[in-house]
Amino acid sequence: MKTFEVTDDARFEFDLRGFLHLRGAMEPDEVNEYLKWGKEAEDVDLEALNADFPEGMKRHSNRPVSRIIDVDPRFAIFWDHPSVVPFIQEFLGEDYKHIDNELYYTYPGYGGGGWHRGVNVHPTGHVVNGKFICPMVKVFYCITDVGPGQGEFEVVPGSHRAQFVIDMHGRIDLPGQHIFDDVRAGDIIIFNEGLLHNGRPNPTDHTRKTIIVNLGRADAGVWEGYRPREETLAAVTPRQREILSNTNPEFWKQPVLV
Ligand SMILES: O=C(O)CCC(=O)C(=O)O
Repeated sequence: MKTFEVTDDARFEFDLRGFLHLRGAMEPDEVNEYLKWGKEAEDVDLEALNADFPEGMKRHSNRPVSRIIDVDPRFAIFWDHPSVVPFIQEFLGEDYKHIDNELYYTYPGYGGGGWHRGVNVHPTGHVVNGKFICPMVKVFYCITDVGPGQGEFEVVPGSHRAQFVIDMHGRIDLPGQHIFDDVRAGDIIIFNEGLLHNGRPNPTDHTRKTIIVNLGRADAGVWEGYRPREETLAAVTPRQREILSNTNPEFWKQPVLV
């Protein structure tokens, strides 16, 4: 398993652009294992899974499964994967917490999402006195290749400190955007949720598969319906339990202005 260090270069890049693209961060055997877990989870009974929060059927994407951690606790590896831990601790602090999680497929025919961000912009892009103070950071574990036109993920680098508002309604393309169209299965993307981001339409017959883990600082709450079940917490390692046992109030309280 490849390990990464938080170098001065990485710090500089994450501050400036708001994301890092860790290439080849997962080995092919590892990715194949995760693809298998995904396949096994695809047919879960979503109504039964969401019996404790039926609204999840409408409000969560379930493409194919939101709150994947409650379907298969093996996915807990993604909360403290050795390739990402140094970065997450640098950006969120050592006591980072779980916010939400998805097994996320961008199927053929997907029409594209809408530009959004999970937290507000910050005048310095969430750096104060030389330290990151990001409230929310997302990790995308990419388990399929993604080439041009295949429903790519996209961000606007630097938009975590944007000072002007533009009309984003109905737009697939924004000025200054970065399209992740050279992704290989095994890559990991880490981004500041203050960045504008979106999923592009997928007119191909290729499904983009991502495992998404959303993390916050020690005071972060879970998104609605994402508090893990007791059985899930019992099945994971003590460290994963610590991250997943988020006792802060539900909902991300900060209103997000886009
Ligand atoms: O990967 C994508 O298509 C978009 C995912 C997204 O917008 C999100 O996780 O907030």
